Amino acid sequence: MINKSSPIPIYHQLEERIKTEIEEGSLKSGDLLPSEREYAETFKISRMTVRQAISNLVSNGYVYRKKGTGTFVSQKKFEQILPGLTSFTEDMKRRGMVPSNELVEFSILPASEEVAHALDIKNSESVYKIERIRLADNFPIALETTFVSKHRIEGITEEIAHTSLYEYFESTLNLNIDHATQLIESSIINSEEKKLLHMKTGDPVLLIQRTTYLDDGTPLEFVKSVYRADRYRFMIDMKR
Ligand code: 16G
Repeated sequence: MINKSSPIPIYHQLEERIKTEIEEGSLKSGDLLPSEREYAETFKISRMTVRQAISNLVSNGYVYRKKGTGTFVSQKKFEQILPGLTSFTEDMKRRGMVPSNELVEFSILPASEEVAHALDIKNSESVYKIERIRLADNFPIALETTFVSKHRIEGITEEIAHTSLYEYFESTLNLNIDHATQLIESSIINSEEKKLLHMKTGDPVLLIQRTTYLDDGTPLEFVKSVYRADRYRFMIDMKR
């Protein structure tokens, strides 16, 4: 219910109410939301207030507007539970989805200063650069650029890059992936990346940098990812 005497702004109460309906499933992805007028009449609040609540839900990716038709509930966000050190392939399979990759670039080139530093190798030592669009059920979720030292890891091919790198490291090379550090920050999609991820100028993304280490402490990969913020969220499990 909307409580007009509460110190919590009315638009925020409505926003939370709609969010709960989405999370609990009474509003499902693809459902048309009641119109601004209907919400305003049901809760005896102004249309401006309803508009503010809906705009916030749009910015947070819960709903989207379709010109001339109305506002619809978005697809559910994928949730990656941290600190499970999982691969994209594992994440998507666990959700019952089919992962796939489109290879944007596969090359061997001299490491930049940033990459050399992350992988703890000399500047301009050779690295694999693997840039992939990562899809779930054919829908693009992320653009991921992986750097691996050529000297340390032999044999990565375009064919392997089309599947799971972690599976290749673990099952074929018998390496023990141990831990990773990950940096997550929010940003806006840039003009080169927006086409690859089917996004529009100004859409929000999560930029993620992961350095993954083997059990002997050697850096295995340095990965820069751009995740669609409307489709992905991270949950951090914390223990004190
Ligand atoms: C995830 C990892 C990435 C890793 C990839 C391996 C994040 C933010 N990044 O996308 O570091 O290289 O999985 O996936 O989770 P693959 O085994 O399917 O190639």
